[in-house]
Amino acid sequence: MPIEPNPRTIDMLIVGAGFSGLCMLHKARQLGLSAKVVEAAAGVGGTWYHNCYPGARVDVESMEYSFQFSEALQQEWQWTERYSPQPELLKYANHIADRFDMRRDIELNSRVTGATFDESDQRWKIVATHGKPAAPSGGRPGQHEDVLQNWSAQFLIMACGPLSSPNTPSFKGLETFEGPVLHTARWPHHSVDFAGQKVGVIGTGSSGVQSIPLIAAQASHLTVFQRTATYVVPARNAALDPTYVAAVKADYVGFRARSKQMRTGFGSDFPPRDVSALEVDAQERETQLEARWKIGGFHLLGAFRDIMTNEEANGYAAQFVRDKIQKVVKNPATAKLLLPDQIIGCKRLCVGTDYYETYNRDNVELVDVSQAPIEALTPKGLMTGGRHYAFDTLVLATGFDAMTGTLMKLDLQGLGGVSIQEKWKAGPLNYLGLTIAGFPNFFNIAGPGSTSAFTLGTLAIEHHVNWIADCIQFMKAKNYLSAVATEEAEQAWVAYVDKAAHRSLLLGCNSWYLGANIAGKPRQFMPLAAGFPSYAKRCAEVAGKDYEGFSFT
Ligand code: NA7
Repeated sequence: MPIEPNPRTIDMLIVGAGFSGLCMLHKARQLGLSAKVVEAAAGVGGTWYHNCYPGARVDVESMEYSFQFSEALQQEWQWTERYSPQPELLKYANHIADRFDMRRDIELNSRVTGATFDESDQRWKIVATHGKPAAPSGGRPGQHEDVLQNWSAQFLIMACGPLSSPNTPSFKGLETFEGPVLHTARWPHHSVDFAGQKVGVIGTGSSGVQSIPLIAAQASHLTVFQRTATYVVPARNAALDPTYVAAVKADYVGFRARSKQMRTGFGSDFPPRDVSALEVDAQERETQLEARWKIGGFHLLGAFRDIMTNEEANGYAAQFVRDKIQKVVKNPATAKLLLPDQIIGCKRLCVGTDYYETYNRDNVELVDVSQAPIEALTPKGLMTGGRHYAFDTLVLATGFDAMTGTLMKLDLQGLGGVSIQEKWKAGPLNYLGLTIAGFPNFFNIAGPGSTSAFTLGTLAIEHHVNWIADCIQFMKAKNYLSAVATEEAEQAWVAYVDKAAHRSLLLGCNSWYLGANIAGKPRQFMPLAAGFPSYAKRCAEVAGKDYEGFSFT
């Protein structure tokens, strides 16, 4: 592969042009740093670039799920629906890139493959493979000539997103299937027409829940292969009410400030009730859960303060949803298969539209693969439980190697040549969810150890970006070349994350939070379940104590 003659020398290299990467670039420029974003895809948007499957949309209200770093931006941008669909979110990412003139600092079609911290000059040496479109005379259309790029940067920012490595289970015979295999997290950018097709979908997490009703409406037949029944709450999506939008925009700053006080960083319109589900009688429980069900979305879990901490309280909410499923689904055998039995909210709650109703369609069949797993894919379909199911197209809604998958694929080496694979072999060690001991000047946005997976995504990103920026400013003021977390600080942080998980009911199922969806992945509860306000307070305390837990060169 040809190598670019000269290394490109900058202050900060940002990996990924999703929401995190764009936000970090904006901040880096404000600090006067020379920064570049390197992005493997052909466009900006990250999650919202790749997850363009039918029905993809954010599961948090649009008026919350947006950046607040520019009052002008949040005033001028118009969301159209309560929960924005993927095309609108992608448009928003592109709007940010254009509005803040970011594209000149974004290198698309360029995949970072490795980075090594060079102790001699305290800088990261980063390698990327840039796929340049082939010259018109040579090569087939779409073919790329790869060029190796070398970068030298003082700061390395991982803005790859916690859900960016798609999980494709190693199904026997997958390569023999003759039809298209589409992963929801790598959906083609051209339109996919299921009309007249038999489709098989594996997976009933958020991506399956969002896509299944739309695929069912198009396909001649849909077979859904379900390993774990999912709790789905109604989104109650609708066009945004202009009066509500105007009210939020009249005091966006106040709206944001109120949401920041919530554990999740959103939902101040319907704050969680400070009442235990055990303190009230059955009728009152039903009334409160019903009121939250009517609001839609995650708000159901806020009906009582102990739904995520007390098994009995959780059981009431779980039974409430099971009753709803049984009322909707007409075929009793199908309804039975759809009834989840685990802790509600332990796997991320799915927010959907017409999900259970879809199983009342004549062209939809549900197959349980929990007892008899998928044996093999065949040229024409799939074998499970000794039966063959035929379909023309296979959709994998099988999720992600979450939070660590993308970093673990890199040739990333910190002090003493220690690799990320070695460092994280027993689980993702980290400090503040933002950095790793032994990896100086290295920051991971929305990584393991932060509350990001439980927090409004855009708020988590802005919090991390601002914290990193403050740390860099501190370093500049003190003339420090590098900052690295100490192992003691890291150990204490990981213990704190673990303790927070043990105080909740989140360890009671096989979730991606725990790494339990990936065969062979170490079981470590990765996100911090302490709530955004207390996390932000801890991060601020560390900064206030001159970055306690870091050592500087
Ligand atoms: P999820 O939530 O991880 O869901 C993946 C689904 O795929 C889930 O139902 C899995 O069943 C199923 N799956 C995975 N591997 C297999 C195999 N081998 N056989 C059968 N079924 C399998 O991913 P999503 O993309 O839906 O959502 C990820 C996040 O994106 C979501 O939480 C939101 O934050 C947005 P399982 O439950 O593991 O039994």
